[in-house]
Amino acid sequence: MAVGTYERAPTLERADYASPVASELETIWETKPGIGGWLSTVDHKELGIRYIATAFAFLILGGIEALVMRVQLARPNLSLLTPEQYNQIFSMHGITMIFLYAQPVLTGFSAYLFPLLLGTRDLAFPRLNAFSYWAYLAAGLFMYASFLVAAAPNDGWFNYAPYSLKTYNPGPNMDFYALGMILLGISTTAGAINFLVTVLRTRAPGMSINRLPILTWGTTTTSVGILLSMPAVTLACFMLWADRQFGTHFFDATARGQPLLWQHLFWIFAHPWVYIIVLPAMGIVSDALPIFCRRPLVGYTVVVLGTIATMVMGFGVWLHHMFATGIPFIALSFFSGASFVITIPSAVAVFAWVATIWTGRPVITTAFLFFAGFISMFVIGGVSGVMTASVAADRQLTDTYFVVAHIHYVLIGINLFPVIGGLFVWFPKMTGRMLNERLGKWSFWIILCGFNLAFLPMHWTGLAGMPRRIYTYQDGMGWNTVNLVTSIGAFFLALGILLVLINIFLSVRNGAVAGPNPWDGPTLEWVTPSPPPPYNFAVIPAVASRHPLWEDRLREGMGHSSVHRGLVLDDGKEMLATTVLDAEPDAILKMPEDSYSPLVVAVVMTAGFAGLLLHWWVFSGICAWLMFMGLLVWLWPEPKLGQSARWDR
Ligand code: HEM
Ligand SMILES: [Cu+2]
Repeated sequence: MAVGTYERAPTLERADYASPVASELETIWETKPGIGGWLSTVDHKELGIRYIATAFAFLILGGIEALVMRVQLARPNLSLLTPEQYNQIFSMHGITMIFLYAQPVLTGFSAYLFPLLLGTRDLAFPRLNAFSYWAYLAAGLFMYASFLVAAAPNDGWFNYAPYSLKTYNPGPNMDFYALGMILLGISTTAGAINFLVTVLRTRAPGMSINRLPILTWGTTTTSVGILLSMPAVTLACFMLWADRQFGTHFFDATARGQPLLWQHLFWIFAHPWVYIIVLPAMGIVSDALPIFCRRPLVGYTVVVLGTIATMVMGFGVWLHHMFATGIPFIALSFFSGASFVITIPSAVAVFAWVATIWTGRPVITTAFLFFAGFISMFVIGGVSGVMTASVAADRQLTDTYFVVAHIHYVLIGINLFPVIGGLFVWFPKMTGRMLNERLGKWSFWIILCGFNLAFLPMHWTGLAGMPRRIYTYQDGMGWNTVNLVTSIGAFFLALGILLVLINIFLSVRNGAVAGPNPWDGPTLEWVTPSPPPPYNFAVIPAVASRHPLWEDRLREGMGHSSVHRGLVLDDGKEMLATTVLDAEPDAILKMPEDSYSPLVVAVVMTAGFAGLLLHWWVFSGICAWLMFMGLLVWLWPEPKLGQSARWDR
């Protein structure tokens, strides 16, 4: 649809960030200063940064738990922790890292970057975004509150039945897990819907789907994955809670329930989840690595198709977590085969990154180092993964430290490395200041060495037969030296991460001033000042290629994007809706103002869950009613929404 067929056609103008239009937009979009603004803001940049900061806070908590474990395991027969305390700590470490750090940190990057990458002014549902954030924070605090009553979840991050049932686990530990996971799932689901609609409907004109940055492909793909996988774990947690509170017998073998049913429901969710927490991170690399190789990514199309293929196949391999459970042979063969096949698209992506470096002119920045480190660690983690895809090998390796080594190569290698690299790339955009490169390179080498020192020997610990999840071990098993080395490496790794945090604190105030495009990046976020103004773009850019800012040198399809001349949408808080495939202008969206309702709804919802935990049924009922009221206020039609368009232009 051409612009002219709007009911109200916005004007096409040239405007920069010093123009009168810009200052008008500033007053329309800015958040009130002070605590009120802080609690009610719906600005995706503010919320994205908050998401990342909160995820890093959880990374620190999970890291402290890890170090406590490593002190306990440094020598045989230590008794810093009781067995029960160890169980709670390793469980909360896994839960924290997987659910409260690894996925939310990527949500943070996406919440911050989506509108900037897509050339728009906010996510499609800004209030839902605020709600997702508050619900995530609340779910994290909910689960951590379990430590206050010394009853944290103690059955590992995957929480197998029957140990999770009331008979064996009478305290509230498992209820914290089950209810906390449902709460967190609500936040994640809301986030996924938001990203999907944003990417489908609010891209800059001309950004057809073959021009999307790969990070947006990663998050879009995983958002679909979240919508399809989350119900399984929510259901499983609800059934577990019902078994524990109301005497149902879903997982209770003594009453003809099926403990294995938990494993199926959990892994149908959790194997896709491991792709959910890596595909957007791989997207970060696919988008940012080429900046430092001074050339476009090699094989855009295969990398995108690989991302989607991985997610699809990710739903067909869950049984490889259950090879040792006595499942029929035919199923074992199928899932083993599928687990081998799923490595192919990832391997293709690895070749694409290597080719990009190979044929580019790499600039060795800290970010580049983290991305290169990511590729190498990914290969190691991938190889140990393929090994466990073989049923025979897995029977030997399952539940040993070999698996612990594998998950850390995958999770630290594919999540933490790209995240820190991405932080170095976009911190200047977020704050207007550069991170210190010298300190950054030091932190990279310390993290790389510490990480390998900690986790490479764990493969041997596992081959030597040390089971995972044991709070101590006897002398003379041949495990002493490797464990000591691992513990020392863990502290080096922690030191490296600490240096990154110090870098952040120092650079926020004193870093070199970044300017709009410090790395000479090709995508739309680099058009805006750093940090971007509340409205992101003075005019909505029109995109004609994958690399709008590199067109002069690439002559990509002879495209001519227009970033300083575009549609002016300044009649209130407005965004442009575009069509799904070709991103042609379609409608003008009236965006909501800041609001306390998302916060209020998240808080009463969490209070309601706390009521369920404590069996305060009436209280929970009241909270549900308050939540409904909060939703009414949230959704109450504002006169400004949809009704104030001026038709006279
Ligand atoms: C300083 C860095 C880290 C150290 C020293 C560390 C150490 C450990 C150790 C020793 C265990 C095994 C506990 C046991 O089986 O007895 C473990 C388990 C685990 N770690 Fe880490 N870890 C670190 C970072 C991470 C990160 C960044 C992630 C994910 C993003 C992660 C995810 C996990 C998971 C999922 C488990 C399994 C928990 C379970 O068995 O239920 N770890 N970690
Ligand atoms: Cu898996």
